[in-house]
Amino acid sequence: MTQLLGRVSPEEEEQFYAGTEAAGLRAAWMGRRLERKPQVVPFAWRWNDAQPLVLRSGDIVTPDRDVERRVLRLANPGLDHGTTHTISAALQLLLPGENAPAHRHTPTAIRWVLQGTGAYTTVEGDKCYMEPGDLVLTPSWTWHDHNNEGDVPMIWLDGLDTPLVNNLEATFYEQFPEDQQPIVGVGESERKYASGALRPAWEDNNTPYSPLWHYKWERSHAALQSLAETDCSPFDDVAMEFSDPATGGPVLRTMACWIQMIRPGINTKAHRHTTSAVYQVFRGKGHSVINGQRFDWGEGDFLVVPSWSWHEHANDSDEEAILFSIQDIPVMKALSLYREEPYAENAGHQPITSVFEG
Ligand code: GTQ
Ligand code: FE2
Repeated sequence: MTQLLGRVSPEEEEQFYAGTEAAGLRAAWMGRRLERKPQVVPFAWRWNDAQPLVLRSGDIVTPDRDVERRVLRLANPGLDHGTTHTISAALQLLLPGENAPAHRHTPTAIRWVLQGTGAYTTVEGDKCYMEPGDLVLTPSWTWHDHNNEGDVPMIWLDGLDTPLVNNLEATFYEQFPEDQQPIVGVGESERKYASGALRPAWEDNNTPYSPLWHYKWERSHAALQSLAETDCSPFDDVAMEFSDPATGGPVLRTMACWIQMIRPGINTKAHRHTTSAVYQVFRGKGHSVINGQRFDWGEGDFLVVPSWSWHEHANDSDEEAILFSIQDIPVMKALSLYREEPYAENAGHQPITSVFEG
């Protein structure tokens, strides 16, 4: 039976809604629209605040089978979990002699090394010694364990796609039977694949991830220096994406990693895009403006740029500023959801309406 619009009484209408609730149905015309408000907020964490707490965490817990990893997460105040809605970044401490036991999981991880020397991550049997400025990948479902053979504390930034993979309900995890996986080689991935343009001729890459998983700081820095002499982006200055030498594409399916130099005196133009990012200030100082809010940053600090937020970076000092970042670009591009827009007014610069106070 059809009824003409407006022929129901207010009581009948109320009954209708109560009926839908009881049947587990929700009238789509009620409540929120298709467009959702973002929850991720622009935010910064100070190295000077975080580092003492990371070191202190060494007195609180020890990595073993009970506490898998000793990590302090960069918690976005707008979220229950995660640094952005797709990326979880955390600071991990590994003290001399310690082992973080071998395991694997479907969320993908990266390590960006901040402090110390003498520790290594083993990825699929390859022992990768970590030094500041190194990027080490542990793609989805690859075995990894961390060990500190040296005599100083090691601190690195972990970047994982756990918020995304959890939401996709595809999180799986497995422990390796021993604390350490067997060593097959030392720095093999680096030696075989880091030349980029030249690769072993007899091999086809048959892994679903980059055969290179250790990007050494010296190579990254040299690449930045030579690009700086040649070209730059108006929005990101001298920005480089770490690439998979087998495809030329992003290093991971879900996360892109960037290393970029904001040269002295540069004030980039603002733009926005549908991707979010977590930045670490590896060297130097400067500031960013995100949705009109000014974030001053110095060496070691961390910064979140949410999706679709206007942002620009500036280096007002007379030394190079070097930023590392993790970005969810590959996800958005794979799903054809990538959008980008330049800030048209005011020669590309946002008016500053507030200043972030950590
Ligand atoms: O080092 O393997 O921050 O499995 C979170 C989960 C680090 C790791 C994290 C992990 C790891
Ligand atoms: Fe892990």
